[in-house]
Amino acid sequence: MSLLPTHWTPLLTTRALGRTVSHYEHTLTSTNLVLKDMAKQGAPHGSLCLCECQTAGRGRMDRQWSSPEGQGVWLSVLLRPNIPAEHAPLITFCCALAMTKAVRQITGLEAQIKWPNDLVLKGRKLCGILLEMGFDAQGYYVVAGTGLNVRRGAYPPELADRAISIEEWTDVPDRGAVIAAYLAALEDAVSAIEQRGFAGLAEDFRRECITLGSQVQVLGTDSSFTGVAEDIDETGALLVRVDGELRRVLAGDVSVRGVMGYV
Ligand code: BT5
Repeated sequence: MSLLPTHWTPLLTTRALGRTVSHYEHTLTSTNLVLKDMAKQGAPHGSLCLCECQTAGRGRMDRQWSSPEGQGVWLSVLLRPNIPAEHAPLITFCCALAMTKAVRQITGLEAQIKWPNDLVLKGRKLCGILLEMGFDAQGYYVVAGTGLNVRRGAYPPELADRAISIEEWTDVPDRGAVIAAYLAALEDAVSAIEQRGFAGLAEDFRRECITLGSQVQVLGTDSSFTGVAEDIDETGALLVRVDGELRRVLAGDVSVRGVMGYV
């Protein structure tokens, strides 16, 4: 079944997300890019952009995101959240938690969150999240893009040691059902941080985050180090213990790799 909104809007249980503008095309450059343009033209909170195939799917730091036709859920959501702009990076956690819950609910698979923006399954990457912010007359907005690998062909063979898809472990789910479950969980998570900041998510996030308690390698542009990821603070920064000292690691600055492999 294609991702045409008429196929999945009957499954929606949200108040706002997916209820206004849902822009669907078979092929787009990048759903984040298109939705950012829509935001600049005043698209409302909860607007979506999705497609079967991206020709210029992007990850963080301009890395490429493989998104071939019909193989995944390539989706972006426009949020105009009621939280201070400096807390907007926490939306990445809302997306990660929401997608973990949606995957569990629809497929029964137990994916985990690799801080800050990946979902992993059996130690390999199942989903990546790209958050981008912009400002306009209404205030600031966030475009939250998620790429979820559904079928085996979602990623190229050269990524086979660190990528994975749902189809490798269970039946191919109805992608529309995944979208509806994701949007419902995302709406709840955003409303939790609007009310209580990171505290609204902290318990769920700590439970689902595989990075905590692991030895990690933090790869920055000018320095790299290894330590044990102990906790996440109220701003969403990772707290890494290095030689007895606790270092605060911000998501934007670094890549985090497990010392024993990708996770
Ligand atoms: C991410 O970046 O993980 C964010 C990916 C976000 C993709 C969505 S799709 C809808 C929306 N529109 C967009 O244009 N983007 C968003 P990062 O942490 O930088 O990881 C990128 C790295 O993941 C690449 O350098 C590859 O190594 C790997 N990769 C690329 N495609 C992959 C795939 N389909 N599955 C798993 N890993 C992949």
